[in-house]
Amino acid sequence: MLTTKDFHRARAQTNGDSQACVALQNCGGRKLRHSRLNRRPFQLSCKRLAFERLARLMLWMAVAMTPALQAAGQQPGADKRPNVVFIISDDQAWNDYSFMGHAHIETPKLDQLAAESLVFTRGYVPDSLCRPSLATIISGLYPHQHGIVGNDPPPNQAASTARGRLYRNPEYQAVVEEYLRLHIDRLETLPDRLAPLGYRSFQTGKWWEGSPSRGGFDDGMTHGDVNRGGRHGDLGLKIGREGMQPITRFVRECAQDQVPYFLWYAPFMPHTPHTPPARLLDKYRELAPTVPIAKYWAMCEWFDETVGELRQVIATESDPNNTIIVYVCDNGWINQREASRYAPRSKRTQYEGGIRTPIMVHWPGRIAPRQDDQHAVCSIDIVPTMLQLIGQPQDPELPGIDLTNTAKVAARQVLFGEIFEHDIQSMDDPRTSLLYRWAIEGNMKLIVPNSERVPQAAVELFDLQNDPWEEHDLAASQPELVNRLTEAINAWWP
Ligand SMILES: [Ca+2]
Repeated sequence: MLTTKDFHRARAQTNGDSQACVALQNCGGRKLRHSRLNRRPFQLSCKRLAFERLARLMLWMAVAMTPALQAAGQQPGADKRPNVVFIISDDQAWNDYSFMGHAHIETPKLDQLAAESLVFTRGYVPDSLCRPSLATIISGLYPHQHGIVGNDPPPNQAASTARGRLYRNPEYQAVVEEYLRLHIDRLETLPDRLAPLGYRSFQTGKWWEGSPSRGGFDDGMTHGDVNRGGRHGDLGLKIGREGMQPITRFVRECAQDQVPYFLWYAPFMPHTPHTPPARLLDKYRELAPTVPIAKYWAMCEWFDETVGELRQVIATESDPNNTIIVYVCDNGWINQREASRYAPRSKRTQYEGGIRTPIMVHWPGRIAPRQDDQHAVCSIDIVPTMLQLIGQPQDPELPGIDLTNTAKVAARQVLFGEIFEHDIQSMDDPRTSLLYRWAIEGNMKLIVPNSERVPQAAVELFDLQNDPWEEHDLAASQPELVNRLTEAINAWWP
């Protein structure tokens, strides 16, 4: 089976000639990688020898063809490639920004970014849980496609199980490692796609997939070692909360070396622990109904301040006009009144408080600022949008679309999503973890429970324009629409 690591090895074999590697990738590598989706390991191993033979042939062809491609001038100047920065908020509801209409939370830096960006106020993530959502953002695939459908691998743990103790258990550590081997090691991520083009990539903040190198990053703050507390980001979780110094150093080095960069900024913010600076907490205690809510609101502004710091680093250490910034939140959050916990109908649910987020794409001089309040878009669209913006061909195996293409955005009829269990039920079968599937067509949203796992749940239909918090179920009054969207969901997956 040809993997990311094979690409890097091929790159070394071609003396670092990224064009040869791109040709290799385009000729066969990516198709081979995607061909494993939804297949069992034994099927993979059966085909391994044939794949490797094919890969060697493709590599030979790529090297042989390189001079002809160079002569034809088909490779754009690598030194002009834009930097790419992902800003990923953690546990923040779609309306908890001033530019999204919140009455009290102030987010001036994100407001400014929004004013300068292509903004979709009706953005979505397919699953409202951290690990699957992040894996979708970095791969462009639905959770059932990349296979990372929950936060912690099986066996299913009691809710009271201390994750730290669990991750110190050698037997469980072996399961964690096997899960990484079966998924992230085989997944083609955006850093994997950018590396052959000369990009250097750096991870900060949340990261569930072991060492960042397994996701294609050249470097990162996270070590991912379960023996040293690795689970969802470890040392990387300091970013933002304890300053931006690792990012400053990385961006400065890329500028000095004149290489384009990909930066993953996924701080543990406004995520719990809600420990904002006193100056911000004091401000929101005057405004919020309870102290826990004041803490959450203050965390939103603290996160916003770090966005300002990040943009300052980009402006002073590199070329902000040749830098694409993407903004998205991994999942929503509605704070309980009396505790720093999430309320029903937010994180981990199929409701708007869990899956909706603003999505922004920012590139000064290249993407005209505009706010789209009409069309629903999804985090699966981010990788295809990046491929378009950096001049790469679209990958037909990715389900998303280029968000800068207004015709494609308008033409998409239905958006789909899927909600899975927090604890992964099976090493390689996403269906065993499935709770709900959902579809949005225009302003109408249908939720279909998986009767095998949530037999008591009902099909629900909501009019998001007139009922944005989904308080009035219309399923009984519109059976034809329910049937039609249910058929669309069943035709989508599985
Ligand atoms: Ca999250």
